[in-house]
Amino acid sequence: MSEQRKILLILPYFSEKRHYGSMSKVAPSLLPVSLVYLAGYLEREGYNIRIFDGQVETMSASTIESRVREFSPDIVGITCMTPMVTETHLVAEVVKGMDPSISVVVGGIHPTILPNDVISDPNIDVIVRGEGEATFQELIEVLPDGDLRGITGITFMDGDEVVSTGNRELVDDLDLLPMPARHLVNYEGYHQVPDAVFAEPLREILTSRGCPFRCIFCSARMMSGYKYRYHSPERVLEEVDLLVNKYGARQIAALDDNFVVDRQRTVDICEGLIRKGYHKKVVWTAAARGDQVDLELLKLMKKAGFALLSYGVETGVPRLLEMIQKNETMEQIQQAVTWTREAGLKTRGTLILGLPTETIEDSRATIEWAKTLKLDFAKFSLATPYPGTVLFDIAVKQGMEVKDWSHFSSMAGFADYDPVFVPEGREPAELASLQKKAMKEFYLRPRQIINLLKNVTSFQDIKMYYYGAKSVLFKG
Ligand code: B12
Ligand code: SF4
Repeated sequence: MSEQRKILLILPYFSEKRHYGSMSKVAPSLLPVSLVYLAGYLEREGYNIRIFDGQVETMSASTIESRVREFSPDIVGITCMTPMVTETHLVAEVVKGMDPSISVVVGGIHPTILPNDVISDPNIDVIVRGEGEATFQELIEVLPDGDLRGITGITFMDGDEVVSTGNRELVDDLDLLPMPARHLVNYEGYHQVPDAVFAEPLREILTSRGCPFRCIFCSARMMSGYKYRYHSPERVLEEVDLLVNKYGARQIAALDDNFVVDRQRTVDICEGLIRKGYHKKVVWTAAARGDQVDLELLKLMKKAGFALLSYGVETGVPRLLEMIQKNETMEQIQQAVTWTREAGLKTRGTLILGLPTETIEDSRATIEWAKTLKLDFAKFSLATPYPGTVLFDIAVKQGMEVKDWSHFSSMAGFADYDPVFVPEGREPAELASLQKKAMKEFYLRPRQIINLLKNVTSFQDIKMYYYGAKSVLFKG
């Protein structure tokens, strides 16, 4: 029966304008990694898969209807992050409104954390919690009428009762998963933020899942666990072959939470890239932790083609760094940034404003720290307590009310709503305007402007820098 089953996978339309406000034109839209991994797995099992990505395709009730009409899927699978939960319910409503016999399955981080909330929607048949590849495939085999109770990792309604089966084990050996089904997306339209683009075409890769650290604001661990699982260097190199030779990559953006957890693996990947001559063909960007790099490793990464590393700098206040359980010191981060520059790579820092107990002076210290570090690029986000995180529990204790998940944005300083969390004693408007001020102060310095200009690779970059500058300088 499996070869006849048709599955339409959807990443709901997500209003960049709502989420990023005046920064929306500079917001990234990248390969929908969850959907291409699911699709690769399901195609291998013989199903007929299509992907409809609201990041890059016009998504409205009528376009969803026409996609469903032309493909006539048995099952629609929707992926859902917290800020797009409203859109997820809308997609489910449109699909069920057209044909109630189509099974609607929802997965991703938000329904994994709050399955009971999401399954209360009568237009959703089943929630897949956690990693979805194997669970979804088993589910497809029994939908619409088979025994759901025998499948681990799902939540569904049985009459008025919410039924959650046990948690599914994470895939231990990622190499057992097939290559992501990139051929199902149309690469036109995806774009990275310009300060992370060094060559084009840019293609994404995910070489690992999970992170052993426990930063209290990070919800990634809810999904992929504390155990660091990774593709072997051989498999990474095989995927690089594909990205360069089939998809024309000249830049590879590693979307891993933390690329360098296993030093030896990083060394093996770098040596493989050099051995195969890819260091001359393709540049890389990746995220790392400051306490997991050293000068020797960074020099090898540079030689292998790495152009930029992004570090979670988070805050310029030791007390707050400890509070968020970063498990890293400011000195370690500073040392890593210095070494990275010495090795010839660019550095990007991600910073958070508005953490619990953060005073205005603390926020100022964070902005100054970003400048002191001599980062090439910086992103200041507002502390956003996503459900399932320790930060969420702290924020709720301090009076945060959840009125609307769609406002769970770290970019409220650029949008027309208040930050979701404001530390005691601070004002929403003051915090929001500080985010904008931070970006302005960081970027509107001669060194930074020269840096940005040196980094221009296309007309698209110029356009994005223009919009970025406009949004930090003016309102709306
Ligand atoms: C890469 C990435 C991005 C990329 C690409 C996103 C994309 N379009 O796919 C970019 C930079 C564009 C991005 C943007 C955003 N991101 Co993001 N992103 C990530 C990151 C680092 C990796 C996600 C990933 O690919 N994981 C690997 C895949 C294989 O795992 P997965 O996505 O969990 O999918 C598996 C399961 O969830 C399940 N599954 C997922 N969907 C479905 C659907 C069905 C039907 C089924 C059966 C199963 C299933 O099966 C999948 C395979 O096992 C995560 C952190 C993390 N490690 O999760 C944050 C993360 C997912 N992002 C987050 C957020 C909030 C966003 C934004 C909303 C805002 C922002 N921070 O900028 C935007 C949304 C933009 C959009 N329209 O998609 C949050 C989500 C928190 C939450 N509770 O919602 C995370 C967890 C980071 C964090 N803050 O902690 N993101
Ligand atoms: S090190 Fe990065 S990925 Fe790991 S828990 Fe902390 S913020 Fe999340």
